Amino acid sequence: MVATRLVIVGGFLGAGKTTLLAQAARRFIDQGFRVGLITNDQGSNLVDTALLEHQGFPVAEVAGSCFCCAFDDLLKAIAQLQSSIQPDIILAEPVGSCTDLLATVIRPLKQLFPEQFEIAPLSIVVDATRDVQTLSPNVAYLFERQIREADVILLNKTDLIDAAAQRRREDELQSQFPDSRAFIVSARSGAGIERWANHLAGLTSSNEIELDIDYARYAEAEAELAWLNVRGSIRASRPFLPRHWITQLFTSLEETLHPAPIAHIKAKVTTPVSTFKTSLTDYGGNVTWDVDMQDDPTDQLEFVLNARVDTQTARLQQAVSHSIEVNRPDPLSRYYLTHLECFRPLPPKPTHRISGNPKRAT
Ligand SMILES: Nc1nc2c(ncn2[C@@H]2O[C@H](COP(=O)(O)OP(=O)(O)OP(=O)(O)O)[C@@H](O)[C@H]2O)c(=O)[nH]1
Ligand SMILES: [Mg+2]
Repeated sequence: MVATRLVIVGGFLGAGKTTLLAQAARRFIDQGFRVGLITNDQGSNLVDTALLEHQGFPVAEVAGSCFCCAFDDLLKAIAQLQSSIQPDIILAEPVGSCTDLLATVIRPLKQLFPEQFEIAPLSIVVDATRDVQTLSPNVAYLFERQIREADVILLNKTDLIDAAAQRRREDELQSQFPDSRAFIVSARSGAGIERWANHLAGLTSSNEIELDIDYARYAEAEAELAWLNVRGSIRASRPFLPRHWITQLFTSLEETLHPAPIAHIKAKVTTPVSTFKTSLTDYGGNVTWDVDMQDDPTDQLEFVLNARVDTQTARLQQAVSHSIEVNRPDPLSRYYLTHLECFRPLPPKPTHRISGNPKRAT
């Protein structure tokens, strides 16, 4: 049996995991490999899955729980890709609030299926523009624990900072996490992705680090975040610009939610002629765009919106409902919501947890 190579890329919400995996997938496909992707989230109706499918990648989804707590669903997603496209490489993105992946995902896969998988060193994406000080102490703890177990740290979004800031952030990460290898990348431009892929080539995860993690605090951090997924459509009485509509919606969300820390608010918008993704990972109007660049007027669109914000669920739901209502493109337009869920993730209860070497505990 030829082992399937599994590349797991974790990191905090909005760090750029999906963007990076799409870049990597494209490169591996160009090199002649068959590539499948696995997305993961605490909810369903995921922007990431819809976006990657739109980009033409084979995608399987583990929805409703993280890989570690839905280990059997992860196996099913892998099997689904194996039976549909027989991938050489599977790129998997665990939910951005998940950590302890070595003990709960990588080691169990290695022990239970030693022949079936060749698991690459664990890569963790870090958003170079994320100010950890804006996160609550519990969420900042989760953020730090995610990086602590990394074999490889991918300092991402470095196209947004100058060379001196890149070096400073790289040095900080390298001195705080000396056992990890840091790479400066931009998932947006593709810079650094080749170097990272070349570094991983031929390496397997042999990290025996025993991550010192307080599960009660990890659960508190996850539970501080309110999660909302909504799917809907707009029918207007006259054409409107879809980018303007979503920009206004995000502006309204910022105004209504401020100052609750935003982890990631993202939307996939589909009109009869274009599809794009919009993201917001902080206050200040830094909305980012992916995929199609057109903004052709339309009188209808479909949208999926995922919001992860450090606030009460009722407040998040109210903010989203209010923003959709007040941002109708014209007074006669109508909107329809076909799915709406808002919740806090349950405490993590991994299916398996296999300890590593306590000598390397930190
Ligand atoms: N400028 C810039 N933007 C980036 C880069 N990588 C990702 N982004 C943007 O950051 C936003 C979040 O990226 P995603 O790839 O969705 O992040 P993620 O880690 O998958 O987010 P979750 O799945 O919600 O945890 C998107 O708007 C991306 O376009 C980068 O290297 N540079
Ligand atoms: Mg993602």
